[in-house]
Amino acid sequence: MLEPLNQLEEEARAALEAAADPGALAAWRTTYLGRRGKVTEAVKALATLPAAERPAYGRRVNEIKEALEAAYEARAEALRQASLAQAWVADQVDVTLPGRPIRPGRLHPSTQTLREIYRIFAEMGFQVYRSRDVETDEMNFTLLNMPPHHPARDMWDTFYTTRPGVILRTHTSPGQIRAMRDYCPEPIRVILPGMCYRYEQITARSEIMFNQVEGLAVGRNITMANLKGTIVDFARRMFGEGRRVRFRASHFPFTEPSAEVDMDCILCGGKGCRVCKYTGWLEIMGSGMVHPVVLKNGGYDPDVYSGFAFGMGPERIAMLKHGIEDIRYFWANDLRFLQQFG
Ligand code: FA5
Repeated sequence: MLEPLNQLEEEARAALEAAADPGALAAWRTTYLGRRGKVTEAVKALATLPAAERPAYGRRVNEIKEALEAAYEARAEALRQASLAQAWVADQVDVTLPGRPIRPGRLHPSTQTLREIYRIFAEMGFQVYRSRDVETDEMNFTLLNMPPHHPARDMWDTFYTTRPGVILRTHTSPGQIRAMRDYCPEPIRVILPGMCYRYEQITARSEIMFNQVEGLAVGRNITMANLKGTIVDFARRMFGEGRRVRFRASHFPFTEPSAEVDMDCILCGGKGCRVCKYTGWLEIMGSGMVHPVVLKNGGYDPDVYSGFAFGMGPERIAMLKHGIEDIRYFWANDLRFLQQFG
């Protein structure tokens, strides 16, 4: 009569020993100690036995039930300890390993170029004047001698905001008006760096957003010779002694006379190559004498004051300096490109 109970205990203990993870342990508990488990059923069977057999059976089955419950707890605890011990080993930190070096950040190539430009112009007495990216149509065009419907506006198509007359600046030149209105009637010697935006086809040489650095000098007796001297000096400090610079007649509505500035090609030294399109020259900026209308819009009397201005693209300058063949790398966020500029 008690033999089946002994067998049940033996079987349950063997199965418990074999349960090696929490899932198997839970299944074991259901099989033996659950509401319809084998041990529970054995307890229920007590009621069906003849009265004489009940005391011995009852004692034994209770004994087994309690023993298995205790064994279950012990096994659960042992498994918990084993898994803790395993985690302990797996997560162990080897303090003797060398640390992982923290890689220092570096400046974006545009920032590096901008800083070099600031340094060169600072040595010539130019201050940095910051002007806004979001401009009015009036500042960006009208006050620069480009009234509405002026054909020159077509060269500088931009992004319009939902607020009438508020746009993203297409060049840093509107900063000229802001600087003049700030300084007037004092003399001015500033550079105006910052982002510009244009609604145009993106190509290897043209982006829809790019930096410009504008230069502006206003005072009495400022001449074209001052403009040429400043730009030639800049080109030599930026690209090396002995650089040749030429001024090519051009047109900007806000300067008169106007000139494009070319430098002898730094790759072929002026002999002619693919980069300079076999001309021997590379265009580096636009420039000119500040137009009397612009001086007046800035608050200066053009009969007393004169000034020069120029505007260059630092990305194009960085491209020349480092032999970068595509301007799109600048804002593509590809670390392989950016990490080359230590
Ligand atoms: C201007 O924007 C004039 N405001 C420059 C100026 C200032 C002339 C003061 C006279 C006096 P331009 O559109 O050529 O001119 O642009 C000047 C420079 O900005 C270019 O030489 C080029 O280096 C850079 N640039 C222009 N468009 C782009 C573009 N889409 N992507 C990258 N750089 C550009």
